[in-house]
Amino acid sequence: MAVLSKPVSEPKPGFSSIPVIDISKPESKHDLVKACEDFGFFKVINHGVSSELVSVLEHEAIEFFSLPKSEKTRATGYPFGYGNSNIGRNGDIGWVEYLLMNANLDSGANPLFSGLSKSPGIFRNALEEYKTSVRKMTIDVLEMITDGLGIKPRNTLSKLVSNQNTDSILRLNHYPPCPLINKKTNGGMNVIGFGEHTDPQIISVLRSNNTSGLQINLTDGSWISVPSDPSSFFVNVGDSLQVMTNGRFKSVRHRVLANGIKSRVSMIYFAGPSLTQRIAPLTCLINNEGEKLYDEFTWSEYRNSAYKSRLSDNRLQQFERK
Ligand code: GA4
Repeated sequence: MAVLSKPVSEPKPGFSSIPVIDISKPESKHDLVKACEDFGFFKVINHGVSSELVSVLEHEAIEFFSLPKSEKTRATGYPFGYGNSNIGRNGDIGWVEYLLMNANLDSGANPLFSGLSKSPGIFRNALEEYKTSVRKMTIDVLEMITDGLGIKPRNTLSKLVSNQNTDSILRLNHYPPCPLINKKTNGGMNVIGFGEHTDPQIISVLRSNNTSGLQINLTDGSWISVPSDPSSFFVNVGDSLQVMTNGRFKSVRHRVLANGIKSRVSMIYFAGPSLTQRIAPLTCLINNEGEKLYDEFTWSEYRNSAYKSRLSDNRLQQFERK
């Protein structure tokens, strides 16, 4: 089964390109803040994550996804495990298969892989190293953002995702080539790989192979395609950061379209806080009138309500202050 969507219109005039942030330069903090305000999305270069590590993990992911379906489905589980076509539990469907894993600091060895990979040890090690390395980059990005916003101390945001029991997730996605796309009868329709949504967490850090498909929604409602760049990472602001910045940063709506010829493989680290963490606008970002745009909630409350929603729902709406 596939979900179709209308052909995409070209980006509106005035759109230049996706912001590129060199996180090795402290002065990039200003562009970083602007990117979070204007798009809720940016590309990171000079990120410090080893390309060799990324290649090993990508190779292991491809090996896993090329196992027979009967083997992969042995790892089916909820909320973590293998999934195919169904996204979440509320009827969303996409042209995608995936592995969802706990990425907490203390998640330990993932039992999921024993016997499921040709080289479980290599897969497990690559996952552990990747999580550690991408978490470090995530912390660097959050500290640069804090600095750029003029907030002290520097770890105000990063401490939320760096303590022992953060609720972070690692997702490996595989979008196989979709034969429907090249059919003359299809009328130029697109096939949805992963339907439009915002991420509930603080920030998400994505890396993909050389197959494009990711699109972001601009504030004027138009969709723009993000050219793939396997040597860079793409970061998006999540709902929780939108709330903490009192709406100054935008949690970007994004989606993935399937490709007719090539398969797309992506790995995404969703940096979430601990379950008991209170999410509320930071006092220093509330304007002089003291106007808070959101009511406070805990990450556990938000996560529970998110998992009851459909992908495209506006999950923050119920927490907006009237
Ligand atoms: C979107 C971001 C992450 O991929 C994810 C997704 C989760 C899932 O795939 O199970 C959700 C989706 C995501 C938000 C709403 C709910 C839950 C699917 C869905 C319909 C792992 C997450 O944390 O939230």
